[in-house]
Amino acid sequence: MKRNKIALIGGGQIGGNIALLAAQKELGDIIIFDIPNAEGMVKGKALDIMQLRPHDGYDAHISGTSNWEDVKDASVFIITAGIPRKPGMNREDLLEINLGIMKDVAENIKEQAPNSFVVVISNPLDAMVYAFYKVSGFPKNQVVGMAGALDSARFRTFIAMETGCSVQDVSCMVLGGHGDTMVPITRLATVGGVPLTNLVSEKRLEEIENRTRFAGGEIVKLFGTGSAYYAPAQSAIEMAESYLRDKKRVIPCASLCEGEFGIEGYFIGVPSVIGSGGVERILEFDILNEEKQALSNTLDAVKKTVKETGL
Ligand code: A3D
Repeated sequence: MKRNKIALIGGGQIGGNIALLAAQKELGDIIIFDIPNAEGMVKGKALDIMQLRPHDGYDAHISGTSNWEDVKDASVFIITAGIPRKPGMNREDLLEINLGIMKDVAENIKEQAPNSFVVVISNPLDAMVYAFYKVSGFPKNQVVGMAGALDSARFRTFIAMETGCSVQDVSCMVLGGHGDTMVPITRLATVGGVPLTNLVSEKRLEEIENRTRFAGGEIVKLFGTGSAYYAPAQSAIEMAESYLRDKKRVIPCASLCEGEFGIEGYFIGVPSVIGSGGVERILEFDILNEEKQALSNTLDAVKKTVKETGL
């Protein structure tokens, strides 16, 4: 059986970590693509990861390139190409530069691997995944944005820290856009099946929700040079693995809504089933009036950024 070919478009902080994690999970052979100026850097990262394999015996092959033909017929693409935030910037400040990059990347992926499954990570996420979809003309099930997986992992982390219980037993989701208007659905969060609302005071829950909303900015401030990369990388791996191994995991992702939750024609964070068919389904559920209002606010923010793409 042929190994999967996984192409990482952008081999910076997140791309490099995805390469490492994908190799350790033996998801397939990995090609890290970057611009010609960064070709040495991605070739170096690839060689470095190749040389850690003997310790644990992973057989995945990792290479670096700046030649689009090398990613021909890859089954999965994970796009981090672009620039990250610096302190004081919001995600929308990246739009102009990253949009130009995304258009170029979409044209090239369309040419090299029209049947691939594409996970977009570049920010501003909700606009970048929309831009990829529009420019590539890919079917909606083949395109998804990584954000909810990370935002939910952050929410889970803070809940585990608060309750002193294993993060493994915390279940929760964050929906909506990947920005300050994201919507943690706290009433459905559980710890080992016990409703979180029975364990933590309303005031603390509000503080945890807020920390989740600004968790990306908290790390940008601490780093001083760029944005988070370990947890974003693992979140993307979870999505790629579910596709490649047809696991049908339910992951909050930026999927194209066509009527779900009353949203029409936008990519936004919703519970999505990812399997060998890509985004196979969106799991819709009854939401409360205040959640509807919060989703409507986050949709307005997404619409505003999408409008700025001019697509
Ligand atoms: P960084 O380490 O700067 O890596 C970006 C890489 O993209 C660099 O190596 C660039 O050389 C490369 N690049 C630039 N232009 C192109 C191009 N045309 N083709 C291929 N590669 C190119 O950034 P990072 O890895 O820290 O972050 C990457 C992106 O992810 C940024 O836009 C971040 O804002 C975003 N991000 C998103 C999340 C989400 O949850 C959605 C989380 C964290 C970061």
